[in-house]
Amino acid sequence: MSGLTEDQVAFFRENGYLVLPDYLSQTEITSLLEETNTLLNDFSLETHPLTQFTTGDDDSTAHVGDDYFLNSGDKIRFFFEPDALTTEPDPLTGRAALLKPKNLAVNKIGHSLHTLSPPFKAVSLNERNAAIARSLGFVDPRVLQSMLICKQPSIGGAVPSHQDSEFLYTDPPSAVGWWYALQDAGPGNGTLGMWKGSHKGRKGGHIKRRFARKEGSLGTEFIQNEGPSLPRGQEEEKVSEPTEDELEILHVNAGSLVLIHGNVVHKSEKNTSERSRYAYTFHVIEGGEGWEYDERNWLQPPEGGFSKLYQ
Ligand SMILES: O=C(O)CCC(=O)C(=O)O
Repeated sequence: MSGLTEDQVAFFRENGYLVLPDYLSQTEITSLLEETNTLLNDFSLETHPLTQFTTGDDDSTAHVGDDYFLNSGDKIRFFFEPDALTTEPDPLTGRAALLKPKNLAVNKIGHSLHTLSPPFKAVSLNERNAAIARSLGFVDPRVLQSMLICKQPSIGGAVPSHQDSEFLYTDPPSAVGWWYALQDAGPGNGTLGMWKGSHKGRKGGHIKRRFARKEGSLGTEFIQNEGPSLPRGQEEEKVSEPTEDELEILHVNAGSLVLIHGNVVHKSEKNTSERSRYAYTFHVIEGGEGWEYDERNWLQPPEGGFSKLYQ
């Protein structure tokens, strides 16, 4: 397997992301969409706590820290769009009620599709992705989480600006996201917006805060990062220079792969269109000696550790 070309690696290092059009075959896209529809139609509401999902950092998102979320690292679980649920609990059940059919109400499915769903496992843990990881210099890449982000028509929520290493912190930072468009994604249906080059220290790309488990209690919080803030090899960029912000709104077709540097600032808007924007993403961290996985990260390794990309 050939991995990335030198030009592609150079683009990723300069900009903090890289788009690989037509990475998935039509057969793979079809199989992933069929699996997505099966998952969305078949899950049971009876035992579901009706957990919403947002990635905002205000107090109203405290529900994200509940047990259903914190223990989803080795499971396939379903998180609802806030706009798909009533704000007041139903007087009979004491729970929020769905305002949409369940398959149109899910914001995301996570966080272990890469181990538990055969079609998603096949496009995640394979030699082709291992070759990309080799091109990016990984020593022992580990896939630690995966998500299907649904961006439902007209209610699919915005994902605020963030850096993936805030959520998946290693010392030093090493996360890279693999993000696949399963449907066309462009302006108007909540595509990705990338701040070009914002992963660089001189453009403010340091990891300044981290999403962590609360000490001594259930739940999560953002804490100040006191560890290294840039990946190994990027530390020399710590000088501060005035820079211009360059937001690139990606327009990608179904089947494209977008590689996302763990320090690059990115976001996505609300999907205000009439069509869904399904995307599948998994994240890779360095599991090699000299990189420590942080014990306060919301996601903790399952027994046996995170999935190896190099076999
Ligand atoms: O798919 C999206 O809308 C956002 C994805 C994202 O920001 C991420 O995977 O880090």
